[in-house]
Amino acid sequence: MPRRYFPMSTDDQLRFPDGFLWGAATAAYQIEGGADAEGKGPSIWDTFSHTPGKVFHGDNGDVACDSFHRYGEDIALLKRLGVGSYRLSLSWPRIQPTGRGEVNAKGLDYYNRVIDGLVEAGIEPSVTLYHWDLPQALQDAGGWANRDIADWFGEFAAIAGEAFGDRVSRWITLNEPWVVAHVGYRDGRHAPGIQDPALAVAANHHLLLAHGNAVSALRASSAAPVGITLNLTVERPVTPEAAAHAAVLEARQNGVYLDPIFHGRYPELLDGDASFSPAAAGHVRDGDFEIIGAPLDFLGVNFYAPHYVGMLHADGEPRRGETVTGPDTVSIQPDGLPITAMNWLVEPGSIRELLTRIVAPVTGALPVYITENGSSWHDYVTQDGQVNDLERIAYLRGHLAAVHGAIADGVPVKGYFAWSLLDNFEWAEGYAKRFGLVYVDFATQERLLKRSGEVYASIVAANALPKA
Ligand code: GBH
Repeated sequence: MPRRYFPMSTDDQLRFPDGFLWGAATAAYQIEGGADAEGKGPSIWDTFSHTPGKVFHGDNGDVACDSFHRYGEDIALLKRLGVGSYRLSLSWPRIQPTGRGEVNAKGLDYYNRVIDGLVEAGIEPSVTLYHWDLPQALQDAGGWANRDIADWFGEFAAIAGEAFGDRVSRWITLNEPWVVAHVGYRDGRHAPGIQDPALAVAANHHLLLAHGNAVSALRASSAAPVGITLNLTVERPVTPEAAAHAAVLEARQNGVYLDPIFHGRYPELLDGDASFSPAAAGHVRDGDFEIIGAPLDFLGVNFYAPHYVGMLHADGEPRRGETVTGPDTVSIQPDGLPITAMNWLVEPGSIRELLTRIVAPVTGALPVYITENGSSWHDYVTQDGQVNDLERIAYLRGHLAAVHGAIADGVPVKGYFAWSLLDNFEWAEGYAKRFGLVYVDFATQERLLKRSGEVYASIVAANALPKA
């Protein structure tokens, strides 16, 4: 018997259920480039990133990871990771340059090449219809604040379903509608850069209607499972007085999507709050909740970090690590928890809390996929040509152990997609923030598997997380 220095019996690893789906995720504007290639129309992110002062360092997605040309390299990297699925998104203006009517055949061709390449490699395409790159022409008509977008999006979903529905393994209608409404229309840090609570609350409702229409359109043309991806928040009050506020914050981010989709109403906790409840703002018409509540096959959950909430001190002055979030409330970064390059807390147990306390009570037996989870660190290439991203490995391991814990608690988590396959255009942060399992040298477009990518590949191959 050879001596085994690192015994790997099942006692030493957390095994995931048979058939657990491992994946990696990206989004069109963040990786494709080809901003005006082959008939693509402009999106709100083209406009926004070319507006001075909007994106760190003046970066834009004109080239990004050049996946419009290098998708073959991306697929080879996915094969190296050994993942069963790739989550990608479609650029709406690549397919419909003005968002309505006319279809750009060359845009369809691009996604046919990618999807066929994935299928050939034995990797299931998990396709998001909308990951934030709205056709500019639709923004010019009001964007998500215009109720007509529910029909425009339904038309786009039908086109995508017809074109790719025979090869796509699962559909995600929207990525993080809360970010679209809140960050795009309320605080303006994302495209279209609007700061108007009335438009944000309208967008919230129209995103849900659009989602419902897309579900119906996809059902008509594709047999693949359909879901939506939400970024749900875990708010942890640090004092008893902060608990009520934490509940309101969760209703504003989680309830306004979970309740209409799964319970046919907006959260009671927000009744009367016209700047956060679409019902209070008068946007709900007869029949809307039937559209919004179209039955789903799974829920996608993106999770990065929890929030700790406390009350502002009587002197009104935030202490170190506190940020004022309301007239009398603060968000807190507790001493002792690591923070990523994005300034987000690292607290793995919070993804288990999210799944058990917030998700499962609403979704019950419905399959859940973690459609994004990952972290940004100040990666660098060493002299011998490696990226030893030990913090990302620790984050990954911690969160996978916590997801495993949620499965042990009985939550039907069926898969996990790492964010992200590649370092890419991190929205308002440009290229300064890296989330990839693969390092990208943006000057040469060279791709280099990070140490975290190697670790992820071994976890995927074993369908298990070694305990040490
Ligand atoms: C996702 O959004 C996106 O889907 C993806 O495109 C993006 O690249 C990725 O995450 C990384 O950013 O400052 O502690 O309050 C994530 C959206 C919204 C993540 C709010 C964390 C608050 C963190 N997020 N958020 S905190």
